[in-house]
Amino acid sequence: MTRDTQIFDIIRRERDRQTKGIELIASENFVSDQVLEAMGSVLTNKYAEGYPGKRYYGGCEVVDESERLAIERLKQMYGACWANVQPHSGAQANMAVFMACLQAGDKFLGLNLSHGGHLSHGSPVNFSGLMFKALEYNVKESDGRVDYDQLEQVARAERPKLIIAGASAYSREWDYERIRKVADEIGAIFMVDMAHPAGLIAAGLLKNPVRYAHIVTSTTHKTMRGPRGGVIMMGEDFPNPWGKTTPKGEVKMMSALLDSAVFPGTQGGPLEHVIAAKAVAFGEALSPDFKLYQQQVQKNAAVMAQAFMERGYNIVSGGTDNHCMLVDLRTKFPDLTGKIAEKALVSADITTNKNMVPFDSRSAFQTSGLRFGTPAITTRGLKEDKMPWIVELIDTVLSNPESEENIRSVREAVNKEMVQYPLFAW
Ligand code: DSN
Repeated sequence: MTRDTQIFDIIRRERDRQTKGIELIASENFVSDQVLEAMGSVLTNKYAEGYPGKRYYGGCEVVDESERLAIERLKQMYGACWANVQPHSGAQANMAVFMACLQAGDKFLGLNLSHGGHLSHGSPVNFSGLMFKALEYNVKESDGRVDYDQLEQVARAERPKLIIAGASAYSREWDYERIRKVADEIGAIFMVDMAHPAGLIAAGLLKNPVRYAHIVTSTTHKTMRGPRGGVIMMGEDFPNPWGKTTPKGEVKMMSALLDSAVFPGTQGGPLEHVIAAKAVAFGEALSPDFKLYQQQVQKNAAVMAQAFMERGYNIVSGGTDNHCMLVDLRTKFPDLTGKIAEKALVSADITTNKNMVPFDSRSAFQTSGLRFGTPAITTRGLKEDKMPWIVELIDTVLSNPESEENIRSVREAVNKEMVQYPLFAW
């Protein structure tokens, strides 16, 4: 067969892009060589619809072992009693929870997307907002932190069947106890989507939502540093309270409902090569080195946020407890949009993403904010002493985003420095 030089040239160019730049997208990371190896393995050839020991295809004995290993390692990481490692992504994991817990049209409550929430927590263009009645809570304008009073108020007035905590752009710890209390009061299921801080939680640096929520979902590729994918967990199995009984009148346990909601409810064959790579990443996360890595991620983020504030930038909520931060550009550069800022930084080989800030005066296409995160640069080996330097480079670009000369000199400094942090062994 002729080698597909077109695609492999694209892959080579993407590897070069990742190698020479400073990666600050809060949801990205660099996986280890053994995670990559498992993902690119012969396991991709195997169909395995069903679950270990109960498949719809022959020859699944071997992949049963890696899927069981992934489940056991994940449960160990978070002290969960049950886990499903088949969701292809975080949004798929969330969709399965909706399928298991709600009927079409039911009400649920999640964080407003423009206040840091996620698309699959109720956006009107996503299945969650299209098929179900999405209610929202916000962060407070005064301090950028979740408005728990408002959350409780909406919960009591509207009595949603599901309450979701978790975000895509929120840099603070959550008060899970308080949300669980109001969920119990109104008989709602409490779900936490911990996709962003999952690695910090596994390392014990932030509260573990498995102890407070009925159901926890996550992706595996952000701070957790595994392959792209999703998972679902529970700390305790419980009978489904929404009256979804079998024709024989049996009450189903939530684990059975969730398993059926993943397969056959929303997915077909699981990606066994990705599940094996998840198992590898979970094994890495259980090693002592992983805690040191996560401590560095958190330290780097705190120092970076401080450096931004010292240069006159407004960080939403005034800092960070985790791996990310949201910069509201309006304080320092009232006329600069997130869109223009992102483009200028990318031209200087500093990758970030434009992001709406709470109470934004601009649209999601323009935005007034930028989101930054430290998981990827920390994997790369950068320590806290480099964070003020990165912020200085960003500030140089944003102070004069139209100047090609300015951008070129920053790009040269970035490329020169990053050569010292090798990324790939191949
Ligand atoms: N919205 C993605 C992010 O946080 O970048 C995750 O789906």
